[in-house]
Parts: sequence; C-alpha cells; structure tokens
Amino acid sequence: MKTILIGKSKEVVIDTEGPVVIIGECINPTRRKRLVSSLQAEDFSYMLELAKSQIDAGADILDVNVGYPGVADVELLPKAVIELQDQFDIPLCLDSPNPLAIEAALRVAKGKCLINSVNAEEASLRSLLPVARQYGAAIIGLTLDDDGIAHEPERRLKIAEKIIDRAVSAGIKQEDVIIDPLAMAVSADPYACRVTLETIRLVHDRLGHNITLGASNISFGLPAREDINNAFMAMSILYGLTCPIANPEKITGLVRAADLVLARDDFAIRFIEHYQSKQL
Ligand code: THG
Repeated sequence: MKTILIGKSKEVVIDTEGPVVIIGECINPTRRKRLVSSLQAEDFSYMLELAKSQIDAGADILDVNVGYPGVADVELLPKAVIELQDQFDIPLCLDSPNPLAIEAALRVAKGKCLINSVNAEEASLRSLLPVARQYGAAIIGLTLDDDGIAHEPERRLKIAEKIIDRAVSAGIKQEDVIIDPLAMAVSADPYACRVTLETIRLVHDRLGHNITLGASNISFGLPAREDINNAFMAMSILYGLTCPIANPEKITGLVRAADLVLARDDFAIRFIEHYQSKQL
C-alpha cells in the first residue's frame, strides 16, 4: 500500500514495501527552550534552521509542532507552515492536539499534508475526518479510543480498523490512513515495547497499512537512550514500521542500514550516499 504526500510540488511515497521514510521530529517545543522563545517573538529563523539541518540529515517529511502552554497555535501553526513552505519543498506533518489549528494550517498549506493526529475517540473522528477529506490530507490514526489506551495488541488492532472504517466512510482513501501503534516509555511498563511491536506486526499483516510512531518516546527516563531507540527501531522496521517520527541526525544511519539488510537498497547505493554525505 502506498501513501503519497506532497510538498509544494515534490511527492514523497510511503510504501509498505519500504524503503523507510523519515519524519523529522525536531520542530517541537518540548525540551527546546530556544524554539519556544523564538516562536513567542514570532521569529521563525531558528525553526527554519531546524528544518534545514533535518533535511540535510535525511528527513523526507517534517513534523511541525508549535504548541505550548499559553500560546495559540491556531495562529502560530499556519504561520509556521507558510514560512517553511516559502523555503523548502518538503511535505509537512501537522502536529497539534487542536483541530482548529490543524484546519487553519491546512487552509494555507500547499500540496498534501499529513494530519498528526486523529484517534478513535468520537470527538476526534467527528472533528478531523471531515477536515482531512475537505483538504485532501492524509491522517495518522492513533490506536486509542474513548476507553483510553489498550494494553492488548488485538485491541489496538481493532481500534486501527475502526479509524480506517470511519475514515473511508468519510470519503478518505484507505491508503491515506497511517496507523500509529503507540510507543510508550519502557521505564514505566516492562511490556510497553512488546505490545507496540506486536501491534505493528498485526497491523502490517492483517491490514497492510503504513505505520508510524514516535521513535524516541520509549526511552524517556533512561540513560543511553540512543541504544534503546536503535534496538527498538530495528525490530519495528522488520515488523512493518514504515515512517518513524524521529531525529534524523540520530536515526538516518540506522534506517539506511536496516533497508540495506532487508534488501531494499540494491548495491547499497543509498547507504553509501548517506555515509558519504556525513563525511563532508
Ligand atoms: N506519535 C505521533 N506523533 C508524535 C509522537 C508520537 N509527536 C510528538 C512525539 N511523539 C514525537 N516527537 C518528539 C519530538 C521531540 C522529542 C521527542 C519526541 C524530544 N527529544 C529529545 C528529548 O526527549 O530529550 C530532545 C531533542 C533531541 O534529542 O534531539 O524532545 O508518538 N503520531
């Protein structure tokens, strides 16, 4: 199954057969004080720097999250989109819990964006599916519903099916629903990653949809986070993860290596190209 996103004109294809597509996570005020203070002053230069460095490091899509307490991302998210699309031709993943901010950003965005995110709560489906349909956007479907987060992979699969059914009923193409199996901190629950891995496998085998997740969520609260993230990322890719949300400066080498090992990079062309770009 293929999901196509579009920047100003450039198309990016996310294909369940791979290779892995990287959604750059760094435009996110969590733990980035400088992004918060610059955005508060409506100075977008640091955000644009973060965009450039992520693209140079291998990002195919940029996640854009400008929300933080006390600031109206209804106004800020569309401004950020305009600034980014003025400089870069890369598809955007609009990341906000606020449906009004998502809609305001879609109104000004060129191309075809990804909405991050919809979930199976009735309020989320009702507010966002018509918006996705209206603007021709693809959606990330988080596998949680009005009962919260399920701990059984089979239940997360059922929730994924529900989101896909409702999206198709709302006029969204099936392939435009990318499933997020929910990556949670393994420090809080020893089985957190096993549940996520098993959900990835079920969604891949039974539904055949593209799959995303926040790759660095799992290692919160632990040392040597990169080691943990890398182990989880490699296993997730084998099971069917196709478009992780991650820091490209830390993940692109591993992603290229995984594609090579999975016979998705004939003659190691992309692997070597990435390796050489880092030597410059
Ligand atoms: N699923 C979906 N969307 C998501 C998530 C998800 N969006 C947000 C988040 N989870 C993924 N994005 C981030 C962005 C920044 C950080 C973590 C996840 C982050 N990382 C470092 C830290 O934790 O200290 C700091 C920056 C760095 O090391 O580069 O803050 O699960 N659909």
